[in-house]
Amino acid sequence: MASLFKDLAKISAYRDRRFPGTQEEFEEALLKSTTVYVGNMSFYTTEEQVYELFSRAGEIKKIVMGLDKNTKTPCGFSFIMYYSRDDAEDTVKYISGTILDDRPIRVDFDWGFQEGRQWGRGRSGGQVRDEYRTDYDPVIRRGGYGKLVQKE
Ligand code: GTA
Repeated sequence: MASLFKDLAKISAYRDRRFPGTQEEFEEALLKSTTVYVGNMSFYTTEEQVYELFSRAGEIKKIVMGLDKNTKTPCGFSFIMYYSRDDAEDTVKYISGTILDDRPIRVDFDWGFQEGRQWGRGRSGGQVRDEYRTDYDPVIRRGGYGKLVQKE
């Protein structure tokens, strides 16, 4: 068990609080999954651009763009489903940290996509992490809601 935890620590630091299972099942899913999560994306990046970059690692089964649950527009994340585990691993190794639309994207292993996970979970409809950003970026018109959320 100890080695699994060690591997997992390298695999992902993220824990999905809405995963419908035990910690052990979550870890098992992460180690087998062919799905990756992509974060820190521009709101203006299109599915075509995502396809163009991520198909370099292997054949893609499906792309799901993360959407603001109120506006239904992209809010900075997506899920990529590959056919093969090796391709998902290559994506985490080689595509994470590369620049897409002027932003260094972060690729993380994911336990698997389920209907509903495409929506931002923040109270304002977007991603939770954007609500805690205190730095407003005028170019991408994002962040800076942190103070508002913290005041509530
Ligand atoms: N595989 O890293 C990830 C990941 N993230 C960040 C989100 N998702 C991820 N999946 C993987 N790896 O389906 C998935 C979620 C969901 C969708 C949208 O993307 O499973 P969300 O970002 O809107 O909401 O998710 P989520 O994940 O429920 O929010 P959470 O876990 O509270 O926080 C996300 C990030 O916000 C944290 O990593 C942290 O950096 C930041 N954050 C949260 N709370 C605070 C706080 N109090 N202060 C500062 N930062 C905070």
